[in-house]
Amino acid sequence: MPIASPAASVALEGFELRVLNLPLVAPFTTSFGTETVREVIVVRALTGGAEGWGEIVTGAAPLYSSEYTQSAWDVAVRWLIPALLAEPSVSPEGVAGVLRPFVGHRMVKAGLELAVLDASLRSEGRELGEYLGAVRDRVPSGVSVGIQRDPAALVDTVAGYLEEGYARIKIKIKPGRDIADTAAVREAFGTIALQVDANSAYTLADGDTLAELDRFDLLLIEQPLQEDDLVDHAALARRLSTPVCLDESIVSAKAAIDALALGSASIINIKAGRVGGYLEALAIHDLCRDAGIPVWCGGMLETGIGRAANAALAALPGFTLPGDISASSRFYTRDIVTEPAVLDDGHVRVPAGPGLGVQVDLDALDEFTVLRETVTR
Ligand code: SMG
Ligand code: MG
Repeated sequence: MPIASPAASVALEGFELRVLNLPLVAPFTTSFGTETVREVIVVRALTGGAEGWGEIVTGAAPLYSSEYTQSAWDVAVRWLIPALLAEPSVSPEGVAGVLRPFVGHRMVKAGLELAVLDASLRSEGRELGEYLGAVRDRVPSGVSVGIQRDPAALVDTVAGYLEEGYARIKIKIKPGRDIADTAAVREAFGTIALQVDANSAYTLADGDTLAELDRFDLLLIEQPLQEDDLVDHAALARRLSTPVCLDESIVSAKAAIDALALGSASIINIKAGRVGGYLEALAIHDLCRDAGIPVWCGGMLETGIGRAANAALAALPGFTLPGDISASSRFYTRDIVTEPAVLDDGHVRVPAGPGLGVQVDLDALDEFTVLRETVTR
């Protein structure tokens, strides 16, 4: 369903941007590299009334996608923020239209839109979950587990998360660290809900290896091939019994429509940052629901700001698989909100209260800020 009722316009006075460096509790290794610090951009929309918060989920380097901290900062300051500030007032639903002339940079657009949306909803005393059409007040929590030293270490790490109560395990794979790792987890823990994520590390020539994963009864394999490999993903999907889920490839509702038409995926990972905002994410949810395609909410190691928004999104009816919405403590010892997400019976609560429903901890924010700039009209 589209949003029940539009949110109020806000008179934007400016945006504060900050680059944060948040230390991770443990290194996080994917097929494209290892991170020990989460570098992320936090946005604060300054309006005539309430302020609003957003998060630009770019990383330090263009490895997950083409966007990264400096590209995000530059396009925000030079182009996107001036375009928004040129408007006398902007509604959350109007942000994407104002930014549409600028090609790409979807994570930046998403972060700016979220800040405007939060400011608008706070000014009206409305909750983000209600605005988006949430039907639950808590969501099942899955955890994404990085590549470990060896399969035995992976089993130890997964055991810890299962003890904490996570509802679903996702393990990262790459060539040479796929079959034995998956086998070890499946053998150690029996029928747990298990899926794998390759972050584009394979080509169609690896079909034989990927077909070996079929014997592990996985929920899905996420993004085995490159972002623009829709046709190859369709060929692979025909070969595998494991459902193919797309992450990186789904950069918009149009990309989702194309992927489904081609048979490139039978499940879709929705990330607001990757698709340019929570409203585009909602559109993808709606079209997948109409098509009978299950969706789940992906994660980008969000701070408490993006994590709150993701929980609200994942509470929509079409999100039928657990998302990568773990407790804050999965990644961070200190978060930048006063009440970080916690795991309760395998679930994370959708924060209640106006806008995102979380309060930013300004002392924590200052502690992690490495760069700060305010752009005003
Ligand atoms: O936020 O729990 C999280 C991370 C989930 O694995 C995760 N994200 O491809 O799905 C993905 C990755 C993208 C980030 S890798 C640095
Ligand atoms: Mg992924």
